[in-house]
Amino acid sequence: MKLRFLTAGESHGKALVGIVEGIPAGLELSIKDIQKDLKRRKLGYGRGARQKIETDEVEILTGVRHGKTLGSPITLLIWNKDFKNWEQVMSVAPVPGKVKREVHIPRPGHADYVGAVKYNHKDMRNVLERASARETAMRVGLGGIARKFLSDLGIDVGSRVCSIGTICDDVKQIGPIKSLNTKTDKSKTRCLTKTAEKKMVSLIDLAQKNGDTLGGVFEVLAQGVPVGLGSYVHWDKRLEGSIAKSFMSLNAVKGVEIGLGHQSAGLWGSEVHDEMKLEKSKLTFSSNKTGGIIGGMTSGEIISVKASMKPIATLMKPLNSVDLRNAKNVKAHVERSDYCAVPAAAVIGESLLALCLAEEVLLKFGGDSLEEIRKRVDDWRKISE
Ligand code: EPS
Repeated sequence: MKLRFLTAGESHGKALVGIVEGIPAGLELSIKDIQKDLKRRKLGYGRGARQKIETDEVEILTGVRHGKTLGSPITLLIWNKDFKNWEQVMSVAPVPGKVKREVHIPRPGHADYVGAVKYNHKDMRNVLERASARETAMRVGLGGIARKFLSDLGIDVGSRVCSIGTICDDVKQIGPIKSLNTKTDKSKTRCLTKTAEKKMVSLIDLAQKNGDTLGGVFEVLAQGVPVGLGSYVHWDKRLEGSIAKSFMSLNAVKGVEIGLGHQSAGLWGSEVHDEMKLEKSKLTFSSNKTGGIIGGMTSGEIISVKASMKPIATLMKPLNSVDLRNAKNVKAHVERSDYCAVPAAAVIGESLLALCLAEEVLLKFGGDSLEEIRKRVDDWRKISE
């Protein structure tokens, strides 16, 4: 492993902290590079009240000097503004008297119940505070560093929402990935067509009115990725595996597809595989149904990762559950939450893919400074493309 990172922090605790180790020296890095994705993560139609409280302003504590990375671990910090309303509940030291906002009724589909059994917690707040998707703010912070590294090597990452509930944004051509976010950032639901956006917004309104939630599918794409990242020689070097692991680790994600994905299972081989031909003595693919990865390795085509997100488990019109204090059948616990977080998940997905690809670039090209790596990548491009 060349790039390691850790995140820490509870949803309503003091702060979120992240450390990434393995980013080369000499990368120009400013707060702005990291802040812009954090701002984008907060957006999207269907988000809850928390996003109005938090500004997610990030601080760089270590690893950067005079605007350039040092090659040492980079530490990021995001204070939780909401903590001031949770000081008693989230106090590090024991508090006198009754602790407020304990949770004893698990939400179906949430980590609440199994987490409490596993860690022997009586108060399920001990579970939900860390199981919360608030943690993803820090993954996006760290992903911003990886994105800056990739972008200096000519690799662009972007995302779009493909569907929310039953509403699909059917688009044939996505265009260059460098400009994808300029389009999808303008949409309330991160999709490419106005018709789909309008229908998605109405459906999210309906979910909110019914006290319900909605999931969907998002796509993350990367362009300019050199040929041959990842490998076929051993199972844990196959790129589809590391991408799937990373995306499946995102809260509420239940499925990942690369390229045609599940659809390819029902088609003929002749319909699935990208044909090859020589064009001006350069080998080209006639299509990119493989999603930029063949046999565990990047093909040089656009990488396409789709992930399915289930509807968030906190329902304002709660489902049936059990009060674990007295074993009574009751309605589930209700906690402030989002109605639909698929647009935000797409932004988080960009960070996840950026972190995966940064790791693969480092594995293939090695090097301690950006200059060294850039030269190796350029040389490789000359012989491989
Ligand atoms: C989130 C912060 C959380 C939730 C959401 C994501 O804040 P709060 O719990 O204070 O509303 O809005 O988390 C969940 C949906 C969840 O199930 O945990 C964020 O910053 O993304």
